[in-house]
Amino acid sequence: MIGISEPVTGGPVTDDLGLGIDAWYVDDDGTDSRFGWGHYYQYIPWAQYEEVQTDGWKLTARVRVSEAPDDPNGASVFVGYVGDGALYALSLGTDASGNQTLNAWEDGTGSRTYNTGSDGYHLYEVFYDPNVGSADIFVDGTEAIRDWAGKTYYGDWVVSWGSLGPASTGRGHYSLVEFEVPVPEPTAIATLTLGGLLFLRRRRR
Ligand SMILES: [Ca+2]
Repeated sequence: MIGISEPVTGGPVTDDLGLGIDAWYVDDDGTDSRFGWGHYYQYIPWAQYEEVQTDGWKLTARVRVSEAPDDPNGASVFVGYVGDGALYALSLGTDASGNQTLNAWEDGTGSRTYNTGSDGYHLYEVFYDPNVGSADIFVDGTEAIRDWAGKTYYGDWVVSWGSLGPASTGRGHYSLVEFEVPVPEPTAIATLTLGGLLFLRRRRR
């Protein structure tokens, strides 16, 4: 985890709400405008830069907002991706009734919003299409936001989750965060076959 000041913590959650779901929490109680945030991240390998640009990508996350952020747009409960000059940030929060909300950051409007209509865990899937240069966001299998181009941002190519919000607070439970780069099928089959052959040869020795 990076960022980090004392009031931002992370750790395991077991059998959340008795649902049988295990998760990892990030609790942002920090309000320092410079240091009150912290998130986990994974760099995209250099070798995959071209694949990401030409084949597209999919970001998947299953998240529960467990302590209402003071600012639903503040990214204290956050999942996102940075690549090719853009930040694709999902800022999760709640409305006045506790229903989980999504703010998808973008240039111009600042963000586009979607209300899931309930609390608890929700599944977010972002599909980026390199042919049109934008993504569609599905929430629990329903198209929520389309033609989303994210926010202009030049930085390291990373997938990250946790808190991106220095001044704002909130707590999220993350049961899944996944980033996939579609690979043409013939390549995948060839790799599998090769792996199988190598395994067999080793066993004969
Ligand atoms: Ca904070």
